[in-house]
Amino acid sequence: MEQIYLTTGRNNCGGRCRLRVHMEDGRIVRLSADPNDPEPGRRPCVRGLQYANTFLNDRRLLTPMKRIGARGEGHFMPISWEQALDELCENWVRIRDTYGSGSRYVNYAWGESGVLSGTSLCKRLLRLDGGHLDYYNDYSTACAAYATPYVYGTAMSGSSYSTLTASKLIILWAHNPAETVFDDLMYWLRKAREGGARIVVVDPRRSATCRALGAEWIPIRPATDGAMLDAMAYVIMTEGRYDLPFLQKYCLGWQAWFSYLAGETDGTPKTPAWAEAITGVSADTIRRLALDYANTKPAALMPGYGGQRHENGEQFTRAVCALACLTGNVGVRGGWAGGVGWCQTHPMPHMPSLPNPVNTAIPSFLWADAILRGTELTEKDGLVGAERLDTGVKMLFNLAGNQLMNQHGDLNRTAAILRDERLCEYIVCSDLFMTASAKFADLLLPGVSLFEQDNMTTPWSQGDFIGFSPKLIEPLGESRFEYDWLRELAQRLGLEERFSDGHPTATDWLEAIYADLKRQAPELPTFSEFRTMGTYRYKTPVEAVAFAAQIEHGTPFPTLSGRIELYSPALAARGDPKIPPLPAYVPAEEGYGGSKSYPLQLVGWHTAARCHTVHGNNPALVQAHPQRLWIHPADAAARGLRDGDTALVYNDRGRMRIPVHVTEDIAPGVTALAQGAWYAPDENGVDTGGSINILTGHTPTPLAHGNPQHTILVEVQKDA
Ligand SMILES: Nc1nc2c(c(=O)[nH]1)N[C@H]1C(S)=C(S)[C@@H](COP(=O)(O)OP(=O)(O)OC[C@H]3O[C@@H](n4cnc5c(=O)[nH]c(N)nc54)[C@H](O)[C@@H]3O)O[C@H]1N2
Ligand SMILES: Nc1nc2c(c(=O)[nH]1)N[C@H]1C(S)=C(S)[C@@H](COP(=O)(O)OP(=O)(O)OC[C@H]3O[C@@H](n4cnc5c(=O)[nH]c(N)nc54)[C@H](O)[C@@H]3O)O[C@H]1N2
Ligand SMILES: [Mo]
Repeated sequence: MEQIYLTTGRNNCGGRCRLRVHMEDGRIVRLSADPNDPEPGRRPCVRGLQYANTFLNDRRLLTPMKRIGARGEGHFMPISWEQALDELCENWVRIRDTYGSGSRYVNYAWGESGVLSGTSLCKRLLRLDGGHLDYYNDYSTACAAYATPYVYGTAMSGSSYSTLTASKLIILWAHNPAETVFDDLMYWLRKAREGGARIVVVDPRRSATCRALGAEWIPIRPATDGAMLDAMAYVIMTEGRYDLPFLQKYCLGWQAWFSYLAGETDGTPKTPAWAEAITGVSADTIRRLALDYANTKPAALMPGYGGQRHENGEQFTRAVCALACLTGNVGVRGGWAGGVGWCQTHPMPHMPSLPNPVNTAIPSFLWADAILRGTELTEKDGLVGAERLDTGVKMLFNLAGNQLMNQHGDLNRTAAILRDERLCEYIVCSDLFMTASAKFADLLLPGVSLFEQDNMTTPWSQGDFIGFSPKLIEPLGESRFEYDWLRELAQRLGLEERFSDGHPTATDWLEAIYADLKRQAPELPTFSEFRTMGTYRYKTPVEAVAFAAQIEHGTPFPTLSGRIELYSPALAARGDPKIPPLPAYVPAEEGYGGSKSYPLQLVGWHTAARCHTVHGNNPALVQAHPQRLWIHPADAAARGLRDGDTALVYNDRGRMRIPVHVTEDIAPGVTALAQGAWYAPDENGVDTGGSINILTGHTPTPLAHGNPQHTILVEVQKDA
C-alpha cells in the first residue's frame, strides 16, 4: 500500500521545493510534485525530484571513521561512535587547554540549510565552553551584502518578486534564476513578460534564463560590468534623462558622480565608446539600453549575485544601485533598488544563539589563511574583535559543507595548508559522502539526509511560508544527526544540561522554536499539524517595496547622512584606490587583458544539475549534464579544438583536463565552467572532475574581504 507524505527540500539550492514522498512498506519509492501546492511558483525542479536517488544509496557513509595514513589521502578505518566521541572529546580538551578557545573554528557550510544545522549547534557547544573564532560574510553575497549598506544604510534593499508585474522593462544583470531558482522569481518574471514587460539579460553566457524568457542577450566580458554601467549613466546624464528631483532630494554626492562620469576628475569621459573597448559590448547597444532604461517607467535593473563574486564585486553592487537612483527606480513598485536585495515579510523561525565569549571574527573566505598565518591577520585582512589573534586555527569543524576542498578557492594551496598537521591539528567533518573535503578529515562522521531527520526551513531568500521536512525513515547505517552526537559530546564535557536546555531531541528544539514563532504569528497551525504539511503559507501575503517608506514619507535612509550615499564619506576616508568613494568602474587585476600568458577569461556559474557539489555524484544528473568547458568557436579554432575534444585548462595555480563545448552562447575571449563539480585529481594533480576551484585564487576583495571566485584567467590547449 502506497502512502504519501509531504516534505520540503533544505539544501542551499536557491529554492525550497515542496515534495510528495511516496512510500511502500516503510521504503521511499519515489518523489513527485504536489499538484495542490499552495504556491504555484515553487514547482520542484530536477534536483528536488532527485533527492531520494542522490541521498539514499550505497555511496553513503555509514559509520564513524578515523583517518589512517597522511591527511588528505582519504584512507580511513571504521570506529564506533563511542570511540569517535572519546577521541573528539580528548582533542577538544587538549586543543582548548593548549591553544585557547579561540583556536577553534566552525567553517562555512550550508549542506544542511534547515533551522537546526550542525554548524549552529556546534557553535552553541563551543560558546558554552569558552567560545571560538567566528566568521562574518559568506560565499554567496560577500560583496553585495557588505557594499549595499554603504549606499542605503541597510542590506534589506529587496522588494517582493511579485512587484515585478508592474515593471515595463526588466534587465537581469548577472542573474540566471532559471538555474539558480531564487525562490519563485521565474514565476513572477513569466507573469511580468505575459503582462508585456521586455526582458534583457546581461551575461557573458546566453543563459538558461535568457532562453526560457526569450530575452535579448547582451554578452559582456566578466568583471567589466562597472564600465558598462558607468557608460549607461553617462548617456542618461548627457541626454538629460535622469530624475533630478530624486537625486536632489535623496542622494548624497550625485554632483561628484556626474563630474566623474563627464571625465572632469580623470580626463576620461565614460562614453559608450570608452566602455565598448573594455566590455566588448558595442557602444550602440550600451546607448540604446541606457535610454530604454531611463525612458521606460518603472524599470527593474536586477542584479544576481554573479556580478559581485568578482575582484571588483563591491563596485559592481554600488554602480547598480546608483543607476536605480539616477532613474528614480527606488522605492517604486516595478522598480528595483539593486544591492543584495534581501527582504523579509513575515516572522521566521530561528535557533536562538548564545553570545560568543571569544569575540573575534574573520571574513568567511579567509579561513585557510587563519590556519596558515592566523597570528599575522589584522584589520587590513578584515579581522574584527581584536588587533591580533593569539593563535592560528588548530581545530576545524566542517559539518555539512564541502568548503574544505571543493568549494574554497585555490585547491592546491588549500590542500598544502590542510596537509600540514602542525598547523591545524584536528579536523572534524560530517557528511553523507566521501567528498573531497571529507578526505581531509581526521574524524569523519556520517550525517543524515532530509528523509531521516525532522527539521524546519525558511524560504531561501524571500517568501510567505515556512517548511518542514519530517523524519520518514530511520537513519542509514549508524549515521546520526549532528545534534545527537554533539549532545553526547556535551555530556562528556559536563555541559549537557546547558547545551540541550531541556530539549533531549532535535525535535524538542523544533517544537520550542515553533512555539516561539507561533507567539509572534498566532495564525500558525499546531506543531503536529505543521509537521505533516510540508509547507505552511501565511494567510496574508505581504508585498515589500524596498525603501517605500523613505520615498513616500520622507523617512531618512539609515546611513550616517540620512541620504543614499552615492558618494561614500566612509570610503573616502579609507583612501583605497581599489574601493573609491564613488561607484566608479575599477578594473579587476585578473580581469580582461590582465595577463599575456593566460589570455582567456573563465567564469563560473551555478548549474541546474547540482546544488554546489550536492548531486555531483548522482549518475543520472552527471550523465544528463556532462561537465564541459564552454568556449567560443573563434577561440576554439585558434587552438585547434573541436566540440567534444578534451582540453587542458590551466593557469599558475592549477590544471584541469576536461571536454570542451564549442558554442556561440559565450562571449569571445571568455570561457565558462559550472562550479561545484567533484574534484578528482589524477596522479599528477591535474583535476579530471572539472572542479573550477583548481583554477581560482585566494586574494580577497578590497572592502568585503570576500571571494572573487568568478574572476579567473586561464589558457586552454588541446590535450596531447
Ligand atoms: N541550481 C542551483 N541553484 C542555486 C545554487 C546551486 O548550486 N545550484 N546555489 C544557490 C546559492 S548558495 C547561491 S549563492 C546562488 C548563486 O546565485 P548567482 O551568484 O546569481 O549565480 P551564478 O550562476 O554564480 O551567477 C549568475 C549569472 O551571472 C553570470 N556572471 C558571472 N560573472 C558575471 C559578470 O562578471 N558579469 C555578468 N554580467 N554576468 C556574470 C553567470 O554567467 C551566471 O549566468 O544560487 C543559488 N541557486
Ligand atoms: N569557484 C566557485 N566556488 C564557489 C562558488 C562559485 O560560484 N564559484 N559558490 C560559492 C557559494 S555561493 C557557496 S554557498 C558555497 C557552497 O559551499 P558548501 O555549502 O560547502 O557546498 P555544498 O556542496 O552545498 O556542500 C554541502 C555538503 O554537505 C553535504 N550534505 C548535504 N546534506 C547534508 C545533511 O543533511 N547533513 C550532512 N551532514 N551533510 C549534508 C553534501 O554531501 C556536501 O558535501 O560554495 C562557494 N564556492
Ligand atoms: Mo551561495
